[in-house]
Amino acid sequence: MATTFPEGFVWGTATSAYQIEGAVREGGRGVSIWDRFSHTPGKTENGDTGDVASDHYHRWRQDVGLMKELGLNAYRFSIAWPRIIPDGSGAANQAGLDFYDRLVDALLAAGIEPFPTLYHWDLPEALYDKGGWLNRDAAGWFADYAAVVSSRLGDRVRRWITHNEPFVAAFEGYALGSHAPGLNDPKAALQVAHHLLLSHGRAVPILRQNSEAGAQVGIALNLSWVDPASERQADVEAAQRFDGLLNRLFLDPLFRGAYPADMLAYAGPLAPEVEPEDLLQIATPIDFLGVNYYSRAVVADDPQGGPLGARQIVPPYAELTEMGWEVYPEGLRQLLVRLHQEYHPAALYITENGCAAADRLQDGRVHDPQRIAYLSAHLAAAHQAIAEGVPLRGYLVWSLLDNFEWAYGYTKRFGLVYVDYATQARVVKDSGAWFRQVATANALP
Ligand code: GCO
Repeated sequence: MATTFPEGFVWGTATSAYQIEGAVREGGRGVSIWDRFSHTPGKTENGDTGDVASDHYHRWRQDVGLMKELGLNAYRFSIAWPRIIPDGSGAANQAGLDFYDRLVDALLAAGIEPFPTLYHWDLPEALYDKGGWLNRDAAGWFADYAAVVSSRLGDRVRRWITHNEPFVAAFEGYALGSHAPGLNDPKAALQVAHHLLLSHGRAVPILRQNSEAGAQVGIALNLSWVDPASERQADVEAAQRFDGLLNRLFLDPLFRGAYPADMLAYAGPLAPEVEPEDLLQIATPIDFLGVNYYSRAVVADDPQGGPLGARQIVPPYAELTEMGWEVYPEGLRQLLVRLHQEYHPAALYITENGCAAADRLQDGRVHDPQRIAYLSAHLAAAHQAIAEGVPLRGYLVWSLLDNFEWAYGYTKRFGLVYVDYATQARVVKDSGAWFRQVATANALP
């Protein structure tokens, strides 16, 4: 019996500018912190950079054609701030705006709803040199950037996403150092998280004001279902701290207008400096929550486990993807139900879900049964969540194309479409053909 999704359910894919566009010196684009980071020896696998990536800047028409061929009706992409305002603030770059203007028109002509993300980690270098997200002025810089973009695209874009994964931008960028700008300063990371959220709150009314009535604004968070490694009190408390940092540090301000008390207490002197009006601004109502889900987190107490005193463990016998992440679709259902019951978002989209697999091009085909099984299981979990009352409105696979996987460079492939980086040829994988069936039938086979 087919598992049918609600009428009008959105089916699409997700990408980001630095991971697919390339053409980093073309069209007036300025330099971003990821240009500097990826060109810093030792920061990425094989010294890979986004200089060329999947060459989407030149092949975007072909890529829109692929989306149409796959029967998709939505596409989440990110807009590169350095293309729009090369110095981060000040004069806008018309050539940069023109690129996204043409892309949006081509998507709409193909019956594909654009879901642009304003910030997917590629902060203009010039702003980083002024303190970047550590500088409270960044909220204003971001608001100005949002105004420039929405003034140009607001007549056609009906779904806006302000930020992608502020947790990763803040903690991988400023505490773990595994992402740009590569710092190791937990206090800075918490302050950056606050400024990212504040900039979101500043941008929401601007995006609404510059868009047609009915346009919707949201944010995409990387969220996980968190389980303790055992019933031991120390593990249960470690899991609560991990849940507090990964999930509640963002969900509580956005939906409750306050930081979680346990996390503020735990952070102590590392807690961010907050102005009185900030939390009110951050909690500006949004129309949807984007959920980027890949796996659950199983957490154990570990006094040597960094500032949280916790470490993630991989359960024995777990099925893993090429990223070493546990395949755990039940966590998606549990997470969606929790979000619905505890935070009551008006609507939810799965703005990223997918897996890296050991894809091989053989006789012009890529057979990726593990990815099909992963997607099918997570869609079944999403369908179960809908049956339990969750207002889930769509599902976007990460990713349309194989692309630059940040510090992993080009060693991890997430695409429904294989990219031969030597020739930039695109080959639809078996999972892409499978997903076309699902999207066109609005049902799991
Ligand atoms: C993220 C980012 C993507 C990643 C994807 C796979 O969620 O980390 O949005 O840029 O490439 O998640 O790790």
